[in-house]
Amino acid sequence: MLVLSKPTIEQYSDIRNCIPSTLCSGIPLIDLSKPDSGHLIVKACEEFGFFKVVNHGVPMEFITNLEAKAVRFFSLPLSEKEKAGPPTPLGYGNKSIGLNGDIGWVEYLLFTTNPDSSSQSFLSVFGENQEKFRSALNDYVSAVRKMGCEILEQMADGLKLQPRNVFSKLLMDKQSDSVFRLNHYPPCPELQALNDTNMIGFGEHTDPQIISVLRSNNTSGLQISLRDGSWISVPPDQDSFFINVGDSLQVMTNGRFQSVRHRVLANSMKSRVSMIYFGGPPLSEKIAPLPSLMKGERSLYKEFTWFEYKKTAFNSRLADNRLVNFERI
Ligand code: GA4
Repeated sequence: MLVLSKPTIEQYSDIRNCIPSTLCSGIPLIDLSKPDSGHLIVKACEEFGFFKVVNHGVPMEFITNLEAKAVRFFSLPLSEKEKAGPPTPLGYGNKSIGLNGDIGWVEYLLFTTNPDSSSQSFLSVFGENQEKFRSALNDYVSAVRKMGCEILEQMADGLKLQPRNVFSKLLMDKQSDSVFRLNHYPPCPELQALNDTNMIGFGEHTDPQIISVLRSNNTSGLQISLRDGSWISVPPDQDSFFINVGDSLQVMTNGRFQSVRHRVLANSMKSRVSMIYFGGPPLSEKIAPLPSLMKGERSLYKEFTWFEYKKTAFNSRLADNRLVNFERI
C-alpha cells in the first residue's frame, strides 16, 4: 500500500512566491436570460477562455442545500473523512492532487456524474444521510448540466454551427465522462506569520474537459491567467457561476478558443468552498477540430479519443500543458 506522508507547511514554500496580481472586474459577463448571447460567449471564449454567468436559472435552493452538506462533511474529523478516500479515481482527497506529487492547501471530494456508477461506494461515508446527499448532488448536477448545455448551444449559434447541440450532446450522452468536485480550502493562519501572502490552494492548470462550471462561496482565491501570462484575481460571487473553456473545446475549435490556465490561492482567514462540474465527452468520443470551423485552415491537432487524452492527463503534473502531446508538428 502506498502511504503518503502529510506535507508540512515548509514544503509549500517553493510555491509561495507568486507574481502579484491585479484585482480585475473586467471579466466578461453573460446574462443567460438573454437568448441571443452567442456572440458574447464566443468573444469571451476567444479573449479569456473564461466568463461569469448571471440569471443562470439554477435554483438557489439546490446550491445552498448541496453547499451545506459539503460544509458538514468537511467539518468531520479527518479520520472520518479519510474513510471516503483515497480519490483514485473518485472519493476524498486531502492536499495531494492527482497521482504525480502535486499538493495544495485543499481537501476535496471527487464524483462521477453518472448516477448508476458502481464506483461511488465511498458515499457510504454519509451513513444514514447517503440518500439525501445523493439526491442533493443529483439535483445540483442536473441543473448545472442543463445550464452548461444552454451555454454550449448559444456558443454553437455564435459560431454558426449546425446542429446547435454539436457540443451539448456530448454532456447529455448517457456515457458522458463528466466529473464533479467539491473543494474545501481551509483558512491558512500560518500565512499571516509568513511574509508573502500567497500560497497555493490548487496549483495552476487547465481543465481537460469541454467546459467547467464553477460556483464558490464568497471567499476570494480564484485567479485566471491572461493571454500575456499575467494573473488576475476573480472577485468571488456566490450568486453567479464561472465558466472555463477546457482543453477538449480548444481542440474542437482548432485553437480559436483557448483553455484557461487558472489556480486558487489560499486565504489566511476564511474557508473557501467551491463546487465544479466538469462537462466531458464519452470515453470513446473522437476529439478533433470540427470541419465546419476549419475554413481551409490546417488542423493543429491529431485526432484522439477522450480515453487516450485522459490516460495522458493522469500521468501528467497539474501545471503541464497536456495538449502538446496531441499537436501536429
Ligand atoms: C483538473 C480538473 C479536475 O479537477 C480533474 C483534475 C484531476 C484530479 O484532481 O484528479 C487531475 C487534473 C484535473 C488534471 C491532470 C491530472 C488529473 C489532477 C492531475 C494532476 C478532476 C480533472 O479531470 O483533471
